[in-house]
Amino acid sequence: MAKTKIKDILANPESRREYFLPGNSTCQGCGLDMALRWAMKALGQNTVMISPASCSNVVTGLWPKSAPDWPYFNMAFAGAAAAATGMKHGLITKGKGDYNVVVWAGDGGTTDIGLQGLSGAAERNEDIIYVCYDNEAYQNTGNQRSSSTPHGGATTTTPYGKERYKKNLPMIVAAHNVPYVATASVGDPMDLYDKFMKAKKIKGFRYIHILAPCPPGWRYPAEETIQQTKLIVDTGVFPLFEIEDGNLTLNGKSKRLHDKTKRKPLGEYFNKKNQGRFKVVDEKILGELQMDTDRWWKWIDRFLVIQDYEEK
Ligand SMILES: Cc1ncc(C[n+]2csc(CCOP(=O)(O)OP(=O)(O)O)c2C)c(N)n1
Ligand code: SF4
Ligand SMILES: [Mg+2]
Repeated sequence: MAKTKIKDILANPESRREYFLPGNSTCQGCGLDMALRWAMKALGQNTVMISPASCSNVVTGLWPKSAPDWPYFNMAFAGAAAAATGMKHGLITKGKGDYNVVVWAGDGGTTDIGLQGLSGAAERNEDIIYVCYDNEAYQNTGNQRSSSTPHGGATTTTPYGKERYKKNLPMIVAAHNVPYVATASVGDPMDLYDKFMKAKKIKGFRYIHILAPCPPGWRYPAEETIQQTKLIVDTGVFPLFEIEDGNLTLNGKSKRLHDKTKRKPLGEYFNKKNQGRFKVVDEKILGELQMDTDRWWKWIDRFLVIQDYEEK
């Protein structure tokens, strides 16, 4: 599929339209703001969103204003995937089965608290799109660690750096054999847009995991959000890929990063000058982070191997 270009977005009144209105209360440089803006440009008007407790809940609706220009429901932390399931079936009953029903959840609401509901909906192959915007901690309540916080990352509950490793949610969801799983980053909005355009045309359970940096939580200057996301992709720490019916394709720059020698050194990303939260990262932790990055790529290789095997 040809990649959409910014001039295509500008030429199309549908994608030119802004759904996530200005004046919301996200911090400067917020990744979730960019992710939601671009996702909605692709999803369009016939979309209903369910969002569990998170920054999203708060920034979208500080009374008396409401930033989302589409139906947006706040939901209890653990209940998003179940609520989306009910919403979809209700809409089908009402003759509106063509609506996109989307869960818009943070990493805490996905990798920890909402995982059971997510797994249930994925296993039933519910006709919904589940999105995790990943800012790698519970940012709305002041930066506590989640399962998605990287090893070595300092948060208020891991002041000396997190001991455990980032949970690999895209691969966990892929193990449910759902029709579509993808990763995306706000540093490549056209890739993100195209993935939502593709996802909305697929039936069944779709999962998109978006890297969405948080300047105050990650402790870097607000104007660096795009640079930060590009660096995390260039180092191979966050590979961009799609898994369609079990077939994995690497996207964008990640295609050539399968070759480890083409990646930028990990130390360029994981250092305290780049992000204050990496204040404790030393040579030992950097080695462990390298091992963890290699582990993510081994999962990618496993899918590529399955693909090879099936093609024979
Ligand atoms: C059952 C329950 N526990 C705790 C909270 C408090 N709470 C609200 S938002 C939030 C953080 C959510 O983190 P995440 O899902 O990563 O989204 P983010 O805030 O980072 O965007 C927490 C702990 C809550 N609302 N409900
Ligand atoms: S705390 Fe982080 S995720 Fe929340 S609105 Fe601010 S920048 Fe965005
Ligand atoms: Mg979070």
